[in-house]
Amino acid sequence: MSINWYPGHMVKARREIEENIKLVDIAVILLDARAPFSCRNQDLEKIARNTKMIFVLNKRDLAYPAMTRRYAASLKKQGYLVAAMDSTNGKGAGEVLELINQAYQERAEAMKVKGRRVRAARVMVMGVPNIGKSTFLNCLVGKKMARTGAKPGITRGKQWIRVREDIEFLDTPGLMWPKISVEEQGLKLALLSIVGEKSYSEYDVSLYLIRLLKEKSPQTLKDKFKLDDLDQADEEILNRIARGRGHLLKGGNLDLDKTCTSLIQDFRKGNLGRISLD
Ligand SMILES: Nc1nc2c(ncn2[C@@H]2O[C@H](COP(=O)(O)OP(=O)(O)OP(=O)(O)O)[C@@H](O)[C@H]2O)c(=O)[nH]1
Ligand SMILES: [Mg+2]
Repeated sequence: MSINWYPGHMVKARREIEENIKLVDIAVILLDARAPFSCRNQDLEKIARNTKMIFVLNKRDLAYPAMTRRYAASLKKQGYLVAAMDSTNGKGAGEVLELINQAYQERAEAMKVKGRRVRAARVMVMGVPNIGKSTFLNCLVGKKMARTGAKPGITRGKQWIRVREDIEFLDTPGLMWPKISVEEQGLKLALLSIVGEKSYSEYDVSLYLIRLLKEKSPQTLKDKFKLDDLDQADEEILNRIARGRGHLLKGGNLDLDKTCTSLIQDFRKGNLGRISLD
């Protein structure tokens, strides 16, 4: 399954991001802490190549902490500034602000040397859709300034937000690349609701989720769905979950669409516990 998802508004968004990058000092690129490598958008990183970059592993509350540390260490080793954050409660925000100050220092010094007043750092927040950019900003500002939502494609136009005296942020719409050709990466991005729901099959994504849980979190799979063993094909496990949840159609057949939708929602809401995918 390869995924093609590049809705019309992204063409415009890409152009705007490309224009606005010239106005900012720093690009904060949000990645999902559960799959930071799968949601790196090379296209965005190319746009930001001449700007100081900071990676924020967001939604760290949904990932295994040890894996998040490992992913962060690996990105640091590649020379990036990296922090992890939970934008729903602000854990990790201090470290992010520190990195922003660190990244801005050189420019601020240069302004001082020239006898100029140091203006607020301008930061663009970027990333794929639904990664939490607007939530991240609202969290730093301490009030709801940017619109958020559980579906990709919430932010459309550009939005400047002053967080404190010394930092100004620009929220941007989530940007994907046109075609995801690596199948597993597509399944991860679908599961994390980064690509639109029309671009994938919930059945395929559910089977992938079952495979993941079997491998990484078998006890959760057993406990949540009251399964005593997992020695069956993923398809059969899905059938058993449907039966267990009483998802039946009128004639008595299993309503697998309903089961798949609820299983994926459970994952997205964090009801299946922490998990790391990369
Ligand atoms: N658990 C958890 N959920 C988060 C976190 N950050 C954001 N979310 C949720 O992720 C979803 C998407 O958040 P948004 O802030 O709208 O994402 P966005 O990147 O601005 O999305 P677009 O504007 O569509 O590109 C919302 O349901 C948020 O509540 C986090 O750190 N932890
Ligand atoms: Mg947004």
